[in-house]
Amino acid sequence: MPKKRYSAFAIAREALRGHTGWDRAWAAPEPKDHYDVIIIGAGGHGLATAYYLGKNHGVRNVAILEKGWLGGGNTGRNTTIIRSNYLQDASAAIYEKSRSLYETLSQDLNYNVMFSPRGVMMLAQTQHEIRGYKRTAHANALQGVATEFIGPDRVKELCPIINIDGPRYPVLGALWQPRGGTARHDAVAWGYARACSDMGMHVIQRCEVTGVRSEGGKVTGVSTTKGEIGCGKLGIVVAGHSGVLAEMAGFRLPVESVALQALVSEPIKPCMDVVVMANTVHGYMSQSDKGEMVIGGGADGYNNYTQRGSFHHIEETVRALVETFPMISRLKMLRQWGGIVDMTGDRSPILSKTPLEGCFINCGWGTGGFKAIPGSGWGMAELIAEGSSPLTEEFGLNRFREGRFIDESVAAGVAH
Ligand code: FAD
Ligand code: PYC
Repeated sequence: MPKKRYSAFAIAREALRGHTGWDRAWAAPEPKDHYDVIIIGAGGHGLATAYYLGKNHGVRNVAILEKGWLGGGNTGRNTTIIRSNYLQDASAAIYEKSRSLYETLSQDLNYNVMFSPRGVMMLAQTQHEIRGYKRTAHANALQGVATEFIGPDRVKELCPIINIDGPRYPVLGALWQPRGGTARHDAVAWGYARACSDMGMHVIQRCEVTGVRSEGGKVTGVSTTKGEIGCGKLGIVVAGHSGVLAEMAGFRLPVESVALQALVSEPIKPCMDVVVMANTVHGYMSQSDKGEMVIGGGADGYNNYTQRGSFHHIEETVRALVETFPMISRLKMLRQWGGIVDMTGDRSPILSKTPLEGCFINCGWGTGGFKAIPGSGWGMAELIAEGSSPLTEEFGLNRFREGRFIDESVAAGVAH
């Protein structure tokens, strides 16, 4: 008898069934004619928004529409760094809320998201960075965010593989957040999705939104590849595609889309149990549970929608990091990839009502939104359900018109 052949897609589907146990949601619900709330985008932010709508506000007649697969956008492509060492008060509030929700997310979702608060350090390799990070440490002390500026000896103690006396950029200290860390990115999406499904929400994959419908200036529904679906309220949560969706809804956004790339090495024995970001040379590194060194660099210097890696980025990133981590010079790199991130001018997100009544937008997380998933979902759900939220108040679209920027270009960390 000829051997049965499975497509890569079928294998992935079976793997998902086995590992996530969310067959019910996978048994693709048919869209209803109407939902109280539709969320576009089943990345972490869209799913967390839906989850807290149900959990905190009792809004459960909700559909999450995803054009690809669950967590297949930036949520499943990022390097999973979680920290809350931002400068401005509004940022510290939402990022710290998020980090603290990560601490108990596995218990909350009854799903192991593998949160690992192993500590995050941002290296200071210029005098300018020392000043910037000391300022952040002082601001964090006032905000109740536990960070400290540490000297090079402590850096070496925490991460022995670092070359403190690098030829171009010696390590002069670091901004250290001991309760920062990492989590398993897919698990965050899967855990939220399963919890949404358990509350009776519909997570509908391979359902692309192709139009936004409205009447008298108020949203009434969406056109999709699975037909027309009505809704009372709409949340657009599509990261790099935010500009495209906003255009469908009839407004413009101050965001640019660019690819951000990352790569992983072959697995090696445990050699590094903290996360290190080296922002002057544009590189960051951590070690995954499998032993791979997870490495990322800066964003592409031109706007694009390419979810792919490119050779010049590997060279640039590895060349930069090898000065600080000489041991990676002999590592083989296994995979590289890209995700489309949505950048605002002040490097802070947008969580906002829009000119279309009933339509809300959550975007602009740029290179740093994985860490913000629980906090953003919490605030966004409150905004959609109650009309305002203390967590999202400062992040409205109107700040660009009013010149109230929330400048986080230092804290964003990644070069762009
Ligand atoms: P996404 O996960 O991208 O989800 C949006 C979803 O919308 C996608 O699944 C997409 O398919 C869907 N969609 C788009 N258009 C439509 C449509 N028309 N109809 C239906 N669905 C649609 N952040 C950190 O905090 N720490 C990090 O270490 C970090 N590293 C990163 C490294 C890389 C290489 C990249 C690319 C990003 C990194 N980020 C990091 C940023 C982080 O990944 C993002 O900010 C975050 O994942 C955004 O989540 P999201 O849910 O908004 O978007
Ligand atoms: O926001 O911490 C971050 C980050 C690290 C790598 C990409 N983004």
